[in-house]
Amino acid sequence: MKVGIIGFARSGKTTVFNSLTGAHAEVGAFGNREANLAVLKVPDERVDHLAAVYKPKKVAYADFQFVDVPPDEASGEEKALSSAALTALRQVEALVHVVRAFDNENVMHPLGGVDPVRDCRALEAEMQLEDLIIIERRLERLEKEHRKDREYEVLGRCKAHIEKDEPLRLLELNPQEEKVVSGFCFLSRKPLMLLGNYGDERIGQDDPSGLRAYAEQTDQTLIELCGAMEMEVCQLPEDERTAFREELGLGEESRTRFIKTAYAMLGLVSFLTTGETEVHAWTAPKGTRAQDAAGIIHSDLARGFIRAEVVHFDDFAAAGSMAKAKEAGHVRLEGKDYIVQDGDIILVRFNV
Ligand SMILES: Nc1nc2c(ncn2[C@@H]2O[C@H](COP(=O)(O)OP(=O)(O)OP(=O)(O)O)[C@@H](O)[C@H]2O)c(=O)[nH]1
Ligand SMILES: [Mg+2]
Repeated sequence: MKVGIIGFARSGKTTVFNSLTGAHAEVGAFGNREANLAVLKVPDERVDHLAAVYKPKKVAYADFQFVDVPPDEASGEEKALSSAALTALRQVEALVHVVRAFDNENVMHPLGGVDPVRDCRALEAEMQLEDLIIIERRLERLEKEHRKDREYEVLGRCKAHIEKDEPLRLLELNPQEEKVVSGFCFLSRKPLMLLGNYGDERIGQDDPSGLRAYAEQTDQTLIELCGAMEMEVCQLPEDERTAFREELGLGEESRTRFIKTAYAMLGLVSFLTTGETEVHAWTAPKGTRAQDAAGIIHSDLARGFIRAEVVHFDDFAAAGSMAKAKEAGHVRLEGKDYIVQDGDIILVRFNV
């Protein structure tokens, strides 16, 4: 799962990026820089268990791949989305908006004072405008070609929706319409999570900035954390972290909170593949069919899909081995339309 970290200049994007991934990207840097890339592995006891049983050559956890794009001077700081960011963000599957809610007189906010709700609205407007530009360009083209087809109709609805000041993620589309729209990679259609970056003094306090109320009113997911503190703690040796967190009243680690929130919000499940060569956890949206899950592993597996052998991890663990799980009748043969469940261990039978 690829996640883009967005937000206004100096909102703490890189600080949050470091605290989620354990990376050491430079914070408070200036000038044109490269994007930061790092991976957050999703801890999974099921993977650990399978690895202990199979002793495979390779163990792979499900992961979130983060990209944190710095502002570029050419695009100007009053915009959160630089042209470099726009390019990088087309490919991501979800967005995290780091909203500045911390006071720090040494760190200038590009829009003036600290105002999280203004920032949310402004970034939302930027995304919608970028989408609108693409839509209008495409509609013009279709009109020139006299193509008043489904694409024309759906894009017309997208346009009307944005003109009502609504992000495309709130537009209901059926699966065929979704297919038409997905190729455009519209930013305002990507799932968006708000991440309030609060100052140390706000730990465990109410939120007078109005960000929490805004998130509730607009039915958006909000993670509240103190980025600077999280980053500091996450760079301590592992055995000291828990004590520090307790002392500071920081609660659950930001990465754990992020993973839980992201799975719930994005409606994700994890399924597993196992064997002597590799134990691997994969993420898929809830409701994914077996054939599409096979495609997440490798496109050949989807193309040549015959059947899937499926056993739930809990049944496997209770039985002790695959042979015993089979004996007990827990290993089922499923067809391409089987809906993959969280914790399913899957072996795809295929032929290409
Ligand atoms: N007090 C306080 N300062 C913070 C916090 N988060 C970030 N900062 C400071 O704000 C400045 C910018 O932080 P970065 O993480 O570099 O922000 P950014 O959004 O990546 O910045 P750009 O990439 O330049 O847009 C740094 O000086 C940080 O130390 C926070 O939670 N509290
Ligand atoms: Mg940065």
